[in-house]
Amino acid sequence: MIRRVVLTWAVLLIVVVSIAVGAAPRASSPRGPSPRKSPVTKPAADAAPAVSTSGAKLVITEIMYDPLSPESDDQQTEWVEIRNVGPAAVNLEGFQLTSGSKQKPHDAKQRCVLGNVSVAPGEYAVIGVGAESCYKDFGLPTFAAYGGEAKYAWLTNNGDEVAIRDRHGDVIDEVIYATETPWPVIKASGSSIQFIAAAGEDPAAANDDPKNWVASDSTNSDTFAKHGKGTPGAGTKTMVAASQPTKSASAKR
Ligand SMILES: [Ca+2]
Ligand SMILES: [Ca+2]
Repeated sequence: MIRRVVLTWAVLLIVVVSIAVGAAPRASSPRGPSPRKSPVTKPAADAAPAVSTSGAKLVITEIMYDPLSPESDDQQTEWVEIRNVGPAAVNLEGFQLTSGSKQKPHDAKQRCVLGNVSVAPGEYAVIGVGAESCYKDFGLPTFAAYGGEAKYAWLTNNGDEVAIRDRHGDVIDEVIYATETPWPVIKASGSSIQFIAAAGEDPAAANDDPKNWVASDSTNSDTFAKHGKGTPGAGTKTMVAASQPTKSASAKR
C-alpha cells in the first residue's frame, strides 16, 4: 500500500515537472538570449552615416582604385577626385576623405583629414591616398592634398566605398563602387573610373548610379606612363558617357 502511494506521488511529480519545463519561456534556454536583458533594438551593423549639414556641395567625380603603379608598401598611389558643384568656394580644412570596408561600407575604416585648400566653384581637387613623394614619377599634376598612407591600399580592387566628409565626419558625398557590370570593368588596365552625369541630374545622387561612370581610356583621358589613365584635376576629355547615346550614334538609326 505504502509503495503504491509513493509510486503514485512519484508519477504525479514527474508529470508536474514535465509540464513546468514544457511551459517555460524560451528565454530560459541556455542557448537563448539572456532573460535579464531587456529587448534592445540593435543598431544596424553598418548604419548609414549622418548627412553633412555643412552646405558644401562636393561630389566625387573620379576614382583611381587600381593604378598600374604600386598601392602598398610605402608606395601608395591611389587617388580620388572631387568637384565643387556649388556656387561658393569650399575650404577643405578639417574635411575628410574616408574609405569603408566591403563588410561595413559606411564605416570610415581609413581617414585622411585635409588641410587648408580652397576649391572654387566648378573646380576639381584631387586627393592622393599616399604621400606626395609616391606620385612624383608619373607626370601627374600636383594634387590638392595627400593622405600620406604608408602601408595599406584604401580602395580595394574588387569594390569598395569612398566618401568626402565634413569636419564632423558627416558625409557630403559617398560612392560605393563595384568592379563588375553595370560598373565600368577595368580589369587591371590602370584606368580610373570617371563620373559623367547627364545634364540636369543632381550630381550627388547621380554618382550613386553606375550608368553614370565610365572607364578612362585613350579617347577620354590622359595616359600616365606606369601609372594609368585618367583626368585627375580635370573633366573628361569627351564629356560623353559610353553608356549614354551620343548624337552621332543616334543619327545612325
Ligand atoms: Ca586599390
Ligand atoms: Ca576627372
